[in-house]
Amino acid sequence: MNYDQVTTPSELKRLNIKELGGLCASIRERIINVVEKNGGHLASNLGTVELTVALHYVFDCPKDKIIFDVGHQSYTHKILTGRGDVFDGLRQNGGISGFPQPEESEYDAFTAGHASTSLSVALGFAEAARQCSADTGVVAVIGDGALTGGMAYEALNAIGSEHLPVTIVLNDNNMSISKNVGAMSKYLTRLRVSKKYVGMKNEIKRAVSIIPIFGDGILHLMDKGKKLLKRIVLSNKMFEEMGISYYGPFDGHNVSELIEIFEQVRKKKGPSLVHIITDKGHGLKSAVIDPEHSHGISSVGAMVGNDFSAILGEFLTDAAEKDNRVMAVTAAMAIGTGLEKFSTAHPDRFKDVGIAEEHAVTYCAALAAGGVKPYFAVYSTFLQRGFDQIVHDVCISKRAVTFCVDRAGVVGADGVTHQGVFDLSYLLPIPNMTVMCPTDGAELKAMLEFSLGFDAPLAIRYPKSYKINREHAPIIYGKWEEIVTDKNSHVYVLCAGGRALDIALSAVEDKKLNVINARFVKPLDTEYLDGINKRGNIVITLEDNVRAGGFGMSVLQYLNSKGMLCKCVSLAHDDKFIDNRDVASSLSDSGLTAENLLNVVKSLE
Ligand SMILES: Cc1ncc(C[n+]2csc(CCOP(=O)(O)OP(=O)(O)O)c2C)c(N)n1
Repeated sequence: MNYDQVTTPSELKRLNIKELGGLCASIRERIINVVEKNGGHLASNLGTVELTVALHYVFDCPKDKIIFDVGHQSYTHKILTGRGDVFDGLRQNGGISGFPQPEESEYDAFTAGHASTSLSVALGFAEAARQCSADTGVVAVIGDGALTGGMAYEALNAIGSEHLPVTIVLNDNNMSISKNVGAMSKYLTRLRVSKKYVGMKNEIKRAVSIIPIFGDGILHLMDKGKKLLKRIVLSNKMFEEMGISYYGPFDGHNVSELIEIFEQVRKKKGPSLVHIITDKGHGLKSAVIDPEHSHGISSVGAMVGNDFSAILGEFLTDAAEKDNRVMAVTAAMAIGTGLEKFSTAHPDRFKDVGIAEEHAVTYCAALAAGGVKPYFAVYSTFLQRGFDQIVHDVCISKRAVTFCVDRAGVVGADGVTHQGVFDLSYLLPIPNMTVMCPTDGAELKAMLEFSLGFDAPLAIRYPKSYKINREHAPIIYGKWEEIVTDKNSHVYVLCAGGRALDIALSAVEDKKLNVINARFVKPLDTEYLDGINKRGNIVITLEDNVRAGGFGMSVLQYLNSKGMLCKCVSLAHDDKFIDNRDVASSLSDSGLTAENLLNVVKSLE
């Protein structure tokens, strides 16, 4: 059975159980072929093929809602819901997204990209169905990694008390991107490896296979046997005591068993949690052996630049040798943020807190209060989660936390949920916060050096990569750096970060300009601005951030407060979400190109 013979879930339901094995193999092959070419989430998707086939076999989408947490594991779902033929366009300009998007298909119940939202979404759908008297089945698929996020616990707390028919499928592969962390992870491991429990489950399964069962089959027996099971497996109580029926653990690659379980769970009136065990990367040896580095892979021929994250990792690893105050913190992104080496060199000074950005920020604030020098390395988009904690726990009390804000600016194929274009806007208004943008690796290193002696909240924001290293003037608090000066030019291009500087420097090839590295976005170099605020001057600000609340607005606001004599225009992203397309076209769609810069200057002259 080939994936292209199933274009809707109703076609899937016409297959017999035996045919599903072949279908899974064909889907798996399709995923491997496309992801190896386009890049994307490989191992997570290979681990959820049987699960997704079983869910679509039992539930009736789009009437029923399957909500994928993070959504990075939704490729099989896309293939089964009419997108098998366009799957080649995964993550490409104009192609389908790597995450669920209701605008893309009615089968995608809810937008996702950030972790730990699925349980709140599921409860919302279930309550809406109750309010509207609709017959809507609701399933949330959440990984053990996503179950480290605080939102998931807020939702579990509510789900357990509301008695609505929500099915939670806990896809447990013992991995987040890296090895999963935390007490819940340990608890799941106890459930997984409890031999007595597994033995008992096998007993029950044997009984099921020899005794003809009517009605609820395995689950019925499990319910009946639960008292006994509970005595044996004391730890198996947490979900039950919260009011959520727990079933499992089951083999997440056994499609017929999964179908049987889901058919029974679907009839339940209250909330249930079905715990399944999967192998991340299932079916591809290299991915099973190294699921960490096969979690997300780059496309063939992806632009390779010099990674800022590697500079951060090297710097902090060395700094921690010399300065025993230095600690590095990540929220489940050790590899992406460059901290892998640090984690092995200084295991005692490294903390992976799980997908828990809010916790990470407040934790760092208290580390700083207690005499540690914490560096929280985090993607711009995920730091959005920690806004209140930055205000309340870090900035009010001026805690010396350094935020290494990676993947700032547009991110390319991960698309709309992952764009790092808001951080300047949410960081700049917070009192006591200093914000810096390095233009290359050498400058990031200098900024990090500066940060060691800086005793206040600091954010250093940078995209994934930079082109080349330059010679730089020393870092002086609140001072900018002149990169190109031309006495005959009355145009000043103020650049926040490397991408902005690259644009300005390519424009300089065609026109005389003054190019300034606005390495401190907060505080602004007001002395410099006062110097260029003259009639006849043109000031252009460039940044890879949304315009509202960004660097340009901040410059405009300052000049305005002084009585603006120069002309000033801000080039930045417009007030719209940016979908999955490569970095260069995302920038050019927003007019962040040398050509547009020159046109704007021309229109002002
Ligand atoms: C708020 C947030 N922080 C970080 C991430 C990055 N991220 C994407 S998937 C993932 C791991 C998810 O692990 P799990 O839920 O167990 O799914 P698996 O890939 O193992 O199937 C992480 C940390 C994210 N998507 N959202």
